[in-house]
Amino acid sequence: MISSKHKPFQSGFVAILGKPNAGKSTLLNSLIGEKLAIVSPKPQTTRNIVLGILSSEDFQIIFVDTPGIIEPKNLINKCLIESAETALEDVDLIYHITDVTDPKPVNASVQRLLGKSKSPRFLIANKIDLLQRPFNIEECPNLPDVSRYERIIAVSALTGYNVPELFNETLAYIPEGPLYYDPEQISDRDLRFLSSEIVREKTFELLGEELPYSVAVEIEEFKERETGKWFIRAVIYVERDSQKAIVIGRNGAMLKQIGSLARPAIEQLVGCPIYLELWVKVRKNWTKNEQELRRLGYFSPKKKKK
Ligand SMILES: Nc1nc2c(ncn2[C@@H]2O[C@H](COP(=O)(O)OP(=O)(O)OP(=O)(O)O)[C@@H](O)[C@H]2O)c(=O)[nH]1
Ligand SMILES: [Mg+2]
Repeated sequence: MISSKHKPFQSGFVAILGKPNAGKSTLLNSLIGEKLAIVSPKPQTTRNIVLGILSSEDFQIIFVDTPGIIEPKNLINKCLIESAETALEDVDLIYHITDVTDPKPVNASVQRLLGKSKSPRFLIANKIDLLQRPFNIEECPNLPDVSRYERIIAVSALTGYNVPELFNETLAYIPEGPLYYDPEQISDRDLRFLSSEIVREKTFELLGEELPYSVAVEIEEFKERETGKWFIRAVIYVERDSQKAIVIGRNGAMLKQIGSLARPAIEQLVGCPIYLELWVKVRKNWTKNEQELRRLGYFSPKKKKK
């Protein structure tokens, strides 16, 4: 495709990979300029591949956010690794994100995945806003062999520091190619999925350490009512009755609080008022059951092939 300036149109995929909590989803949101992926201080927040699509007259870059990778000790981790492997297939560039404040910024699973891929890669030293001194790669312990990377770029995904520079460097690795997605589209995920993720994020936010990874959210109904308001019914799944009691809280107080944080965030996303109904249900051991994981969408669909 030829753009208006008669330059060849560039398009391609950039996978964002790294340990849990390195700031992958924050970087995706910063690159796209919209909150597409949920973010939390807890490791392993992201459970699905989320594409962020950035289009202009001259290019379309598809950023692929992946779940943070650790050793696959249980089924949900196996499923996260499978998603990340899928995301790395055929990408034009990999951003390997590391947290500069992490004394062990790389783990074996991430190394293994990187070892399998032949795509060019950037090492991205994230969270440099937290450093007291200017960034110096020599002072960062336990980084991987830096000679394997095309570029080393220090950024703050949170403040946006150096993100435009990262983007400019990225363009040089994006080949000539077609439009893969409608240029108006900023994610492959629909509002229904993004809304369920907001409810999950707020549940994480409010429940602190009490309920780490046993929560999944499913939207059962998502429809416009005659009044112009959208009606959304979301179910928060937990694994045990005791967890259900925690999510509901005394006299329903916790659930109410989750709703009051999630509602305005979803309204901003869908661009109109919503009525949000929240339910909590127990699905015994859903994190250990492959069928349940599939039903809840945790085995990600393959991304569009080139
Ligand atoms: N100070 C600072 N905090 C950051 C930066 N980037 C991310 N964070 C914080 O780090 C935490 C993890 O960020 P996420 O974007 O959820 O990390 P992730 O790599 O997607 O994590 P998983 O999805 O769990 O693998 C959040 O509390 C973010 O606000 C940064 O540049 N500076
Ligand atoms: Mg994430």
